[in-house]
Amino acid sequence: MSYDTIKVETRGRVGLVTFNRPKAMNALNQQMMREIVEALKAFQADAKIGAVVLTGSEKAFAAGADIKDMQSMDYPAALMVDLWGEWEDLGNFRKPTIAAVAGYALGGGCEVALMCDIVIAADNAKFGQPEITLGVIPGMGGTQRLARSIGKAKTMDLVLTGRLMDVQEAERCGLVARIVPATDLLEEALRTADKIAEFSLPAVMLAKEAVGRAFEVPLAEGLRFERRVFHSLFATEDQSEGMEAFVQKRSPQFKNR
Ligand code: CO8
Repeated sequence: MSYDTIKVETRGRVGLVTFNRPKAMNALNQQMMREIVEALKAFQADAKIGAVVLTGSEKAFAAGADIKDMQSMDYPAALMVDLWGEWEDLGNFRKPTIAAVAGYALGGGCEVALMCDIVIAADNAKFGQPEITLGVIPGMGGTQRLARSIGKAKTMDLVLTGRLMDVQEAERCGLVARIVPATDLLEEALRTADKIAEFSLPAVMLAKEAVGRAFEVPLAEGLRFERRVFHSLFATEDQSEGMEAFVQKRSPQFKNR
């Protein structure tokens, strides 16, 4: 499969998607959205892939949705194409995703990072939701996922002022899991994805789904879901193997990975 706006590779059991519109700071146009979704679907279907890393360039993870693409759009057109709705396929992707963010992650770029499971950021990363400066609001989770992720106070501050936050602030408020030197970013993200891909894939996918539930349902419902999923994993060979390996003081050899 060949793509114009992204590069797609596999590194062992890890899928790597690199945004590749350098002249536009990796602004996310509709073609790019579709190519990313297509690449993810292929990784979802590939049993040899256990986790996916999404990354950009040293300057920009992605500087938002492509403003030039949207500039002449009117309301019926945005409504009819359900503008940016296909990004939900990233939110619904079932294998773990890591956003490796260097430089700008603004608007849709910040929202794409938010749709990933772990954000690892370079020391030059900057995050923000500047849509208000364009006369619009975030359109793919900036008011919803960001509020659930970093709380109302910071989200209101970012969304209403359009200001950018540096990586230290992003880590303090819980958007970023780890900060690394820019030169180590991809290696750290791939190492982390590789570690996840070594585990039992059913357990990993269900762990991701269970954490996701915490953002969608009341606590009692989420706890019940977690407990039922926990019980269900006792039906897998990998549970027997994982626990037997612990008792026998050896490394587990998971079959479903
Ligand atoms: N769209 C289109 N082109 C862009 C974008 C963008 N978002 N960002 C940068 N570019 C282009 C510039 O137009 C410029 O192109 P050209 O050389 O042809 O003029 C090139 O990239 C380089 O940009 P700059 O010269 O501006 O570079 P600077 O280093 O001076 O500034 C910034 C970098 C700060 C990133 C600046 O480019 C900027 O502010 N960009 C716009 C940021 C923004 O407002 N983003 C929000 C966009 S709206 C949005 O994301 C809505 C989300 C909806 C859901 C999306 C789902 C994923």
